[in-house]
Amino acid sequence: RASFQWDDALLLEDQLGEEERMVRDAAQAFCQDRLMPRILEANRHERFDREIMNEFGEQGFLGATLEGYGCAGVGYVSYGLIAREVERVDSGYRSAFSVQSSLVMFPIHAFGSEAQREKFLPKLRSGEWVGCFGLTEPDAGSDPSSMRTRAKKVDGGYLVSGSKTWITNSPIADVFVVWAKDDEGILRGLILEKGMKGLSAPKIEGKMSLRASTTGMIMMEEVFVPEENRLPGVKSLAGPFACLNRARYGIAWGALGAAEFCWHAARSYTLERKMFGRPLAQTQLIQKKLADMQTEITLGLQAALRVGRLFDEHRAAPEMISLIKRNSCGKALEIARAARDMHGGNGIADEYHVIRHMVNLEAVNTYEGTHDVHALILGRAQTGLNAF
Ligand code: TGC
Ligand code: FAD
Repeated sequence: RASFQWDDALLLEDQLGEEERMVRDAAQAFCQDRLMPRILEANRHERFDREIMNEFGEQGFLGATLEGYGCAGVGYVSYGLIAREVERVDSGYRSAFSVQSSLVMFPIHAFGSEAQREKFLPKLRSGEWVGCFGLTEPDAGSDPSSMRTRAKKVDGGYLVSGSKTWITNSPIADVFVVWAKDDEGILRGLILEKGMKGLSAPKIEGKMSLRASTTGMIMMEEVFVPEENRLPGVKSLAGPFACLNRARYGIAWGALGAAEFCWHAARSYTLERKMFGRPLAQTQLIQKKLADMQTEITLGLQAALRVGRLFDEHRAAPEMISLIKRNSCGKALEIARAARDMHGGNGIADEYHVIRHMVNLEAVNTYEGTHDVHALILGRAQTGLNAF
């Protein structure tokens, strides 16, 4: 009889290369030693410790898939493994990692000029600078093509006016990758810098989810952006969507990291906790829930691994990414809710961590395309009919 490993049922470990295992082990050690001890207080007091970005930089996490400019140049499976370890601690920390890597550094690397790459990437890679990505607007969320932010052509550059909302890291950002339409309705990607006249980034207060991540708006009143800060390689929504493909892929791994934390916590708790004279884990209902968690996480990780391999072969279609982003987020949210329930009253206390993951996953299921928007992307792909 072949042996069965309950926490790695389909032997994912065997499918990883040596470099991937090393990246994963280093990320796991860092996240458990340096992030886990901070998260309770950070979440309670709605605080993001800015120095985490510098620590991510020291670990080589930021822009890890990019070549050159001091970046690690690892494959997409390694990127996913980092996201999984970071989100095992908190989705908000994974947000900070994803935004900097996939939504700020990637577009500068892929669509920027050489001068832009040299100016911005080394400092973003080290965490000396924090970046943010402004696509969503108060009246343009799931439908970014209806954005109102305008980049009016003037001598030497653009005057940018409009507002972006729900922007991860905007209040602490040094670099703002903002998407706006020009006079002809062509989509432009612009790099705004902290201190530019007319630019402000107020914090959104009172979040009940991702409290250890800072979220804000980007307000722009005729901000002059020089031509040299326009990303020359972008002229349609395909630009920002290329960034979203990478961040959504990372979320597919990350959400399962949060789910794994909840599953393991529920297993340990129900093994320890006795009710009606026996461990809760010795009841059929609890074992069914644990089996469901194990099954969904195992299958979800296999799917994420498959898309990661295809990413490295340049064969990952956007619809594949929608499929795994949607599946991982939806399943992780169900798992976190079940784990919360299995902890009984204790599950309500933040020191057991499961309720924090549960409420975080509500935001993760919403941002980067909601669960239903990804269903519509998949529906369009199989029917040829656009139901948006
Ligand atoms: P559609 O007509 O489908 O496409 C417009 C252009 O974009 C191209 N395209 C893609 N290219 C690459 N990858 C993809 N995934 C792409 N999807 C579309 C498409 O080929 C076309 O190109 P071109 O050159 O012909 O113009 O556009 P649509 O307006 O019908 O879009 C519909 C829809 C719903 C799919 C899309 O708008 C969508 O995905 N909405 C969701 C919005 C979203 O995800 N926002 C995310 C904001 S950022 C964020 O949430 C960060 S949270 C980060 C954190 O804290 O971790
Ligand atoms: P809406 O588009 O108004 O959707 C509301 C509901 O309607 C959803 O259930 C949706 O699924 C549903 N719906 C929408 N259209 C349809 C349809 N055609 N048919 C059926 N149902 C539909 N954005 C950025 O640009 N950068 C960031 O860094 C960023 N960070 C974020 C951080 C947090 C914590 C949060 C919560 C959001 C962040 N976002 C960011 C914004 C995020 O991407 C949007 O919230 C998301 O895309 C959904 O847009 P919306 O909130 O406007 O919801």
